[in-house]
Amino acid sequence: EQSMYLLADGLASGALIARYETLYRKHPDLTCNEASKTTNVNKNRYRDISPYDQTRVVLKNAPNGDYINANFVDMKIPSTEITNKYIATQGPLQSTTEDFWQMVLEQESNLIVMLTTVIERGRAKCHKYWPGAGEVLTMQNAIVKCTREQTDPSNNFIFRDFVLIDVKNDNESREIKHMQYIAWPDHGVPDSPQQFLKFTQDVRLNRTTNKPVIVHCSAGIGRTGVLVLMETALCLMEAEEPIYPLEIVKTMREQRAMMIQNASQYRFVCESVYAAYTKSSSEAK
Ligand code: PTR
Ligand code: PTR
Repeated sequence: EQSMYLLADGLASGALIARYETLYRKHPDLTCNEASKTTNVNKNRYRDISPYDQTRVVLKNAPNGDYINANFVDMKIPSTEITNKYIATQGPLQSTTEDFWQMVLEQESNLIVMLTTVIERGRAKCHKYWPGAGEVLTMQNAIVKCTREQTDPSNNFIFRDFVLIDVKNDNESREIKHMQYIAWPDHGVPDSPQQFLKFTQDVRLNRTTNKPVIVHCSAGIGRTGVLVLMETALCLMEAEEPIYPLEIVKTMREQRAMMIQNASQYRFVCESVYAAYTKSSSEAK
């Protein structure tokens, strides 16, 4: 409760944003050397967005080397046994689509959260790395089939089900859920705080195992960071633990640089956390 008063106060006075602006975007002691190796540079969507070496996802059996622009991000919820595990990554390029699915296979993820559309304002933001409804995507190590594609009545989200087949492992198959947020431009915030809250709660419900949820947008930092902060805050709220958003941003940025891209995204998520808190405390009465 105390932390919520601080949050409301900080939002009102502007102190919350001022403190956010003083944070390191990248941890000074962590390196991003793999990203700039000549074999890897073309695997990055943006020249200025690289994964830390220390927390990067290392591919084991990919046909084209072990590099992908992705980081493990673990968010521990104090006083509980819960650690929400994520992989934060860029929107795949055409040339990294196989690497992406290889990562899904190797990390045994069964939920992919996509916070971008394929094209925004005429620019390519993410390759369409998945098969359409009823279609099949065949790669060297994996086959992906899409068994369901459904747009939410609000027109904010598309939900898909995939079957992922591990070709090199007896064609073992696994179901994967895909949740795409289509009303959230990069460098921006979602159109609707209520819909954003609903989507985040759905992510929590669909998180079935202790395997990492794969979250990506275009660069894999801005919108991805907003979602991770929101889910973390909801978990803390349930555990009745204090919520210090700035500390959460720091923890995220120790694992992937630049998570939450700008002050308006930070403000949006803090306001959403506060709104979720007042909603849940009024429902409790
Ligand atoms: N990348 C630019 C910079 O670093 O200054 C900022 C930028 C912002 C670039 C928006 C492009 C933008 O538009 P779009 O979302 O169409 O890529
Ligand atoms: N250089 C790009 C830019 O600033 O526009 C990198 C970039 C692109 C950064 C998109 C963040 C972006 O947003 P998101 O991480 O939400 O896709």
